[in-house]
Amino acid sequence: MAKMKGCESCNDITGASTLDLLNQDLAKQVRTAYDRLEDRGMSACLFGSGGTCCRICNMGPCQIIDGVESMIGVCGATASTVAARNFARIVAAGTAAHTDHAREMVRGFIATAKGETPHEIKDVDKLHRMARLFGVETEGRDKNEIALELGEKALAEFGQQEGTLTMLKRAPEKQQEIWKREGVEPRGIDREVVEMMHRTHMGVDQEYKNILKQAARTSLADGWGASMLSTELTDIMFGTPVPKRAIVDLGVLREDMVNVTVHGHEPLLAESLCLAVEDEEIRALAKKAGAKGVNLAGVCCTGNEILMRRGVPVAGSFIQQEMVLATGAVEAMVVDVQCIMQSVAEVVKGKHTDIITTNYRAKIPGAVHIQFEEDDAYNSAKEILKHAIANFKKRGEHYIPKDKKLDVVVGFSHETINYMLGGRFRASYRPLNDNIINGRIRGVAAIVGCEHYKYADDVHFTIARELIRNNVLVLATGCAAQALGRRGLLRPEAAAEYAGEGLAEVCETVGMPPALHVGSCVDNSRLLIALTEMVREGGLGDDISQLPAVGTAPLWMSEKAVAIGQYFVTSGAHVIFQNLPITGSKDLSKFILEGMKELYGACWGVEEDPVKLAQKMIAAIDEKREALGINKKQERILMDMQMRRELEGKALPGAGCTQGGH
Ligand code: SF4
Ligand code: MSK
Repeated sequence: MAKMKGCESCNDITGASTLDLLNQDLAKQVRTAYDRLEDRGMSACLFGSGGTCCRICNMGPCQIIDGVESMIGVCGATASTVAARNFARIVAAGTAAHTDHAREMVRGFIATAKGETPHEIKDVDKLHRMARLFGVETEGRDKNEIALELGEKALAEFGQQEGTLTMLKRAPEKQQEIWKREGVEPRGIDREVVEMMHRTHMGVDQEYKNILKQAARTSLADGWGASMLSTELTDIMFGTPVPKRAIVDLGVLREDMVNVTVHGHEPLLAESLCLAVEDEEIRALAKKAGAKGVNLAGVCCTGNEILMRRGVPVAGSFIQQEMVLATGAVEAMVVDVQCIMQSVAEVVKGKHTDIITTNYRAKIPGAVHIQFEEDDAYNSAKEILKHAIANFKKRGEHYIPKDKKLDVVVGFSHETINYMLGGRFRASYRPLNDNIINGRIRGVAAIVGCEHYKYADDVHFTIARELIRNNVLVLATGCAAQALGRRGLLRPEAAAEYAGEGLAEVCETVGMPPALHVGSCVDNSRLLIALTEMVREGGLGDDISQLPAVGTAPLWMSEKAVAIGQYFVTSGAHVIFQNLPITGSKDLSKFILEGMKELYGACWGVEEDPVKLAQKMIAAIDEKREALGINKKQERILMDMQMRRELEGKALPGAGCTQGGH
């Protein structure tokens, strides 16, 4: 029978909805990742988890033991070389995933500019800002003309061979100097991934620090290249997120509607589905099938994309994908790329649900394949929906956990944070910086990344609660953000319930939650820009490494999370994970956990216990506050009516609006 770690003993919301479902007969036969993990009955291989299993040539595989002469590779490779190569290949794979996603978004952007998709250029201000950055003339030109030239220049960044990526110029000047000094400025996005794979081929780069240098460069090609391009062009095309209310968790599925869940990462498909559900023909077909309409619900990061921009509800995160299907209430799960477990096809066996793959890159045995054609996006989306509607009448035994949905406020792009704290008419990070300097906000912490079946599922919540209690503002992305949403931390009311006095005061005045949902996993690039804006605003040092800011992806599962961690560290932000596959090499561990600081002003950290992890994040923030000379206990200032009115004038625009709710 399916189970979920951490839910038997706690009364949390995730546990409640999942336990409720698992107590139903129809879910009892469903086997989940938890079951498979238990059935495997063996602990992880020490060489694999320590990073010292090498299988990159056919003289191996070689398992290396650090410091044991007889246990180096057949080729003579040492533990540090092998562990560095493996770590670097994880960064390359994660970057490749973001890159291929980003390339599709740029191609979709170009097609939109040419009028070949049902979408349009929505955020013209951002279009102009990006155009200026890329040297595209805007004066007297039509938005589509500008977008086309911008899109083509953006596409060229992938295959560029010389020079440096355009968006590196957005970073603080000192950051750019550090990257230049260390020789890690990416030249072209694809080039860095290819070079990383080449250098980690048998018999090429065999000096761990040099391998890690290219891993740094590759990760920057992700954060300041692929991911940032994807986020910005997606915003221009589909709209930059603004705060909106929505709902999350299994209870967003509807009894009376055709439930279609969208799972994966690229929002081109999901946005097309959002348009197509409103189509007259689709509405009529749904009615004819006996449904009130089509209920779209997100899963994983596709879920985050349409949650942030449209307020479309999220049915589940990575860890819940099998549970969503176990309800028996989903007519189709539409998937594209990344983080889709092969088991989803197994879970729906014997049910009326179809898994519909839509991308030629990603097929699953047992799934139905309907290729999503971006130049015929609307009709592709309609075809997918028609397929789902045809399943509605076949819906058999099912169970949707009642009242198991939570309100959240989402949509905190870096621009929103600007306006939210800076006021409606003057976008600025000044008030955020001032509140950090005066101590109301101790610092900022990013909680990002995946979820993991090996650990209790309240890890994100535990870390966030500890941070918030200590006046640290939390910015969250990816499945971690959804996990915080399910635990109630993405509601403005959570400030009064969980936050320390200073943070609560700021949140309550502005009307924002103490944990801000900033987007999907590619949207971690928004955090880079937010950090850059904080530096630019002044008073907190002149590069990212001086800011009281820190990150974690505690339950990382995907290689993308390591690429993200690496680009944060290389950009000057300290990052702590629960574990990293580097323990098999003392030298590499020392370099990653300490030595990188000398080069980039930040390094990685590792801590398994979530409370201690949060405390280490707070300690890292305090260290920065100390260095900035702002770590003194601030005299508490009681706000008079005039001060309160001034702050209330800057109340969060739109936080009270209800969009996309049921
Ligand atoms: Fe073994 Fe060296 Fe081949 Fe790796 S590259 S499998 S360590 S022989
Ligand atoms: S989906 S990469 S499990 S965040 Fe982006 Fe979630 Fe991690 Fe996939």
